[in-house]
Amino acid sequence: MAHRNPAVEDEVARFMRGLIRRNEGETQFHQAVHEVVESLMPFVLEHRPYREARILERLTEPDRVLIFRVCWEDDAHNVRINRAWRVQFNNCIGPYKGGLRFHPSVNLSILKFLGFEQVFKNSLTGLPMGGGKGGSNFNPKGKSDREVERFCQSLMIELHRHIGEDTDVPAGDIGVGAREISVLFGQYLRLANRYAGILTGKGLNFGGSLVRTEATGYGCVYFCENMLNHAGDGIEGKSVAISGSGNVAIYAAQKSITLGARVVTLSDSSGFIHIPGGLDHDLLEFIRELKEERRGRIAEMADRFDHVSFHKGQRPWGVPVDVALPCATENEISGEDAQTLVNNSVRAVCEGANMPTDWDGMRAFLDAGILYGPAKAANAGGVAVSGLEQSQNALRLSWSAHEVDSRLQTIMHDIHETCLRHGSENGGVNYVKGANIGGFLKIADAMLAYGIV
Ligand code: NDP
Ligand code: 2IT
Repeated sequence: MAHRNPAVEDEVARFMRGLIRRNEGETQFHQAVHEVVESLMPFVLEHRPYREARILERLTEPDRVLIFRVCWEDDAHNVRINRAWRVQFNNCIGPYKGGLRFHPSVNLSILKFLGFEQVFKNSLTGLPMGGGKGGSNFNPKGKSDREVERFCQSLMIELHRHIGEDTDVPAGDIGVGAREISVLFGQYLRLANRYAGILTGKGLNFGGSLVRTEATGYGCVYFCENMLNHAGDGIEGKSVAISGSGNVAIYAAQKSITLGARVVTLSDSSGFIHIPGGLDHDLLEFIRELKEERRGRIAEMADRFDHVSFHKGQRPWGVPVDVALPCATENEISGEDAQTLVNNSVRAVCEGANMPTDWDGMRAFLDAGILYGPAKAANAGGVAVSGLEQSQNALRLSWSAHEVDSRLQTIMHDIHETCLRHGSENGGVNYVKGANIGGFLKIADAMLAYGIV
């Protein structure tokens, strides 16, 4: 990663000073851009057309940001007010595409980092999708189904003006799953009086795609298997630590178990559970039902099962494992956590969540030379199957689970190949560099072709 070329380092520092000045206080956005610019700067300096057209400067400025008020009434008839955003980051290779996140921590910086990452991720899939992201500081935890419904309906009253199957197609992310997508879609139908695939992750009987629910977790494990295979190894028999217990974590665990790995941890925002003998499919189904349907806490697992221990307020990275799959949220692996994983001889880290590894953590993984699959490559399976859902909607037909899953496997394999093509160095693979350059090229060439826009 560290190129140790003073001219390049100066350019990166100069670029970041300008970006920080223009986007004051947006620390997550700064972090996401810094990682990309570190990879791209040597390449851009060598390729004059990109430099002269100031592609990096243009790529780091969103096309537009929508900010709006969402008013709704809670069950006790209090008027509640939240803020919502849609960051339409870049549509030069396709309609804006990216999830909606509902979490109290949501702010412009987080959505700009997610939207920026999405631009590269979507390009890597090879499908015609631009990048965007949205969401709200609404906290679904502790809200009744009716309150969530009223909030979603109110949000869609404004959002429906800005989305469309050829304009911008949102989907789920943290706090936005099948329940929220269904209500948002139902409200769009009422407002627009037209059926169109304007959201993905829809229910199977109203335009959703088979395997979309599983796609991010499955895709992450497929990518991990690709990295291990390339290194002459495989996931079978490996011990795996997973963080999170939401959509991505559950299906990463399911696919890991199916491929013969031993999944020894899962977590939520209160702590992690340790299952030294490994999860089986029945226990995993119990956890899915606990988190997704009963909206409970993972701590309950230790009360109910003797072989499960709960570690309050801790993250799972101290458990010695062969493979780590962070699938909860950003910056959940610090430099210290990463060093612990490396000291415990972790073989591969593959990111199901977006930017789960902080700057020091990323450096620790790259310096140690372990197999490190960054989010924009490793978790692209979710948006890839969203893209396949859009295709099925446009064709007005549905593909079988086998058809979608095999397309997903091919896409993850192709992303891995792209990373090899652009990231091979010193006898190894720098997947961060490979993903950043591989994602960049298609967008940069489109922007060059369009002129100064
Ligand atoms: P869910 O809402 O289904 O699950 C989120 C999980 O992460 C929960 O276990 C939650 O715990 C935990 N979590 C959330 N915030 C924090 C926090 N601040 N600290 C610790 N734990 C936290 O979301 P998803 O599974 O959909 O998303 C997980 C990650 O994957 C995110 O980074 C998302 O951006 C990314 N991603 C999602 C895709 C998708 O298709 N859904 C596609 C690609 C990436 P608790 O229950 O306590 O809140
Ligand atoms: O981060 C992501 O890629 C997602 N939340 C999925 C986006 C999508 O449009 O399916």
